[in-house]
Amino acid sequence: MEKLIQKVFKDFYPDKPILSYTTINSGLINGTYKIDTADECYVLQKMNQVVFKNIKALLNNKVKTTCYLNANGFPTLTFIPNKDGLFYLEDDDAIWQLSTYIPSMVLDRIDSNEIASQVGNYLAKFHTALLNFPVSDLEYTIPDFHNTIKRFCDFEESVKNASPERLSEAKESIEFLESNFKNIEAVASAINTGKMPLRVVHNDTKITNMLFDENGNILCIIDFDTVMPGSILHDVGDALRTGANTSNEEEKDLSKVRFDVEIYEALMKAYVEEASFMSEEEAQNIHLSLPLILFEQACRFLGDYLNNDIYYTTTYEDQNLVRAKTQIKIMDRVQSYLKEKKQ
Ligand code: GN1
Ligand code: MG
Repeated sequence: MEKLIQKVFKDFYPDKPILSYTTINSGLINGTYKIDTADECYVLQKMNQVVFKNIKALLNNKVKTTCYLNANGFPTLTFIPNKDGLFYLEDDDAIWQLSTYIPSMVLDRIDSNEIASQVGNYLAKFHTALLNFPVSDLEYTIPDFHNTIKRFCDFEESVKNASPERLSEAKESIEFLESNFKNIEAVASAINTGKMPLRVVHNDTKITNMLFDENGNILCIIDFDTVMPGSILHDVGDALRTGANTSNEEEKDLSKVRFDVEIYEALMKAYVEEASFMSEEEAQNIHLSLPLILFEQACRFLGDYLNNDIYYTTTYEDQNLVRAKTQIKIMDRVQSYLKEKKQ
């Protein structure tokens, strides 16, 4: 691997020797490496071409949006062109991309109301910064990425084709998703039918995609792989999905997976206060963003489990089932909470 990394990096910086490199294991899709040189550090990524079929359009989306944000003084990543002026390197069957490295910390979850408010406020500012970026300049690199209804239909297909062993292991979770679809169908369909505006959104705003300084101040959001036209509900929902879980999506001990109401309220309040651009429809539905994305993510994890783990990287047998159960547990709590709050 070392030789390959050296070779790829040389294409971007022919005269900069690599001092060392480390693998960054936080993402579930791409191969990511931190590269140290004498004067700078970089992030080198080997893009997953099974997941990202239209990789060049995806790289275009990333470069266009980050250049736009940088030009408008909104802190973000900077992608580096190679010696031919391209923002990627094609090597055999792999595609690589290089960006600046931002010294920072990553949080597994949000552990204070201050950070929750900061995240909500930041997300609204991020959306505001992209309000004037033309949505039509971006391609749908993963069609139906956050089409929750389609995700549910795909999940139902997986149920039909699953092995009897996995079906039996997943029985309770399948029943939960099938009986709760009705609760998110209306909001999912309002997004699909254009009742809420299409905006430039990040689409993967999990808390581990946000970088913080040592004092807990947010520096920027990373991982622009899925920046596409979409709904703000998905971004708000994904920040809450990961931020308002007292543990995380990998937790095997479900007693540790709890819905943190205070974090939820602080993040949501800060977002709503700052997001003055929201349409009436968005403002009326924003409280459904969390159950919506939890439902979708549970369909994706459980569907992958039933498909014998073909999408998400797994390191042990039931990992996708564990992931699905964490989403379902939080969704159950959130629904009860939202119901109580209404009464
Ligand atoms: C994937 O690769 P990563 O970890 O950034 C996935 C997201 C999921 C997330 C769950 C392209 O993101 O949609 O929410 O895992 N990205 C893709 O952890 O499918
Ligand atoms: Mg991602």
